[in-house]
Amino acid sequence: MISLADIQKGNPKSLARAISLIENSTGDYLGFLATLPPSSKKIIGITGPPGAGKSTLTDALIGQLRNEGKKIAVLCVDPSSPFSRGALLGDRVRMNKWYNDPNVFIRSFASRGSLGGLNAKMIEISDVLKAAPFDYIIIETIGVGQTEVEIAGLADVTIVVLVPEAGDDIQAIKSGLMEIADIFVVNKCDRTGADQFVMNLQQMPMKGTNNTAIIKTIATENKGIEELVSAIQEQLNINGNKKTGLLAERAYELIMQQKMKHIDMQELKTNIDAAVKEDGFNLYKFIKAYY
Ligand SMILES: Nc1nc2c(ncn2[C@@H]2O[C@H](COP(=O)(O)OP(=O)(O)OP(=O)(O)O)[C@@H](O)[C@H]2O)c(=O)[nH]1
Ligand SMILES: [Mg+2]
Repeated sequence: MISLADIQKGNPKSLARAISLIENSTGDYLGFLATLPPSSKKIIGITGPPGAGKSTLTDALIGQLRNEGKKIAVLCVDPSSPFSRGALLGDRVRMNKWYNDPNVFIRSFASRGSLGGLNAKMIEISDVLKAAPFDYIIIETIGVGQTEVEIAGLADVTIVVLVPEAGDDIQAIKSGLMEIADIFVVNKCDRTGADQFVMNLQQMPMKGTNNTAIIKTIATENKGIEELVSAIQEQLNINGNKKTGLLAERAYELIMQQKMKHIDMQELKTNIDAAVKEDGFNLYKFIKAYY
């Protein structure tokens, strides 16, 4: 059994074990989750296109927050596609320097599928982290497919990292990003065209509240990081408890996971294979009979 008290003390081994149980749906992980005390801790989501500098930025953020004596947990969600192996390794190397710092907890997860999508257990895992003594919980995901929308649902503050690409047409930025971003980080501002890019970004219609911040950074040189921390703090204050409406969505997702857990796709295919060989196959009858 996982000890909630150990997790509340910040024991990294207990935390890692709890996360493994949840990831693998083993043991009485649901019973454990039901013991978690209520928490008003906030989650910071960092998303954006591949290679925008999310990990470098996260690393710089950890550095800044450690200077302020804060404790930080970071969850990185990487697509399980073989193409991202290098990036995954990159994250590890980049963030390795925190390996011996007991105040920094970093875990990488595979995402749900090749199209991205948060790891199926990210809601539960982040809830466990909330019980541990971290001041900041950061989730980094590559903004592909569904991930952006999902991270915005989970995070209390969503940071979208963009890069001023030469000749990049700002209109090409997916309007979806405009809706989810609480903070835009324009990273790699050592590149030419950064100011123009920021000006164009400022012209874009943002999320309803109009509070969206735009921060320029050079993550590799630790530039703009203090400003980013201030902006995060400001957004955390503004956003307050705006996420309560999302609890129903989270509950829906969790219920769906529970209901579907006994459905095995392979078994389903085998059963269908057998069923279609019989006369008068009807998919709806089949579902009713088997599931
Ligand atoms: N010139 C410049 N390069 C940067 C900056 N920030 C990051 N980079 C570089 O950009 C590359 C990608 O950085 P990452 O931090 O791995 O980017 P990422 O968004 O985490 O990448 P994925 O997780 O693979 O999507 C690395 O080679 C970084 O060194 C910056 O501010 N300026
Ligand atoms: Mg990364």
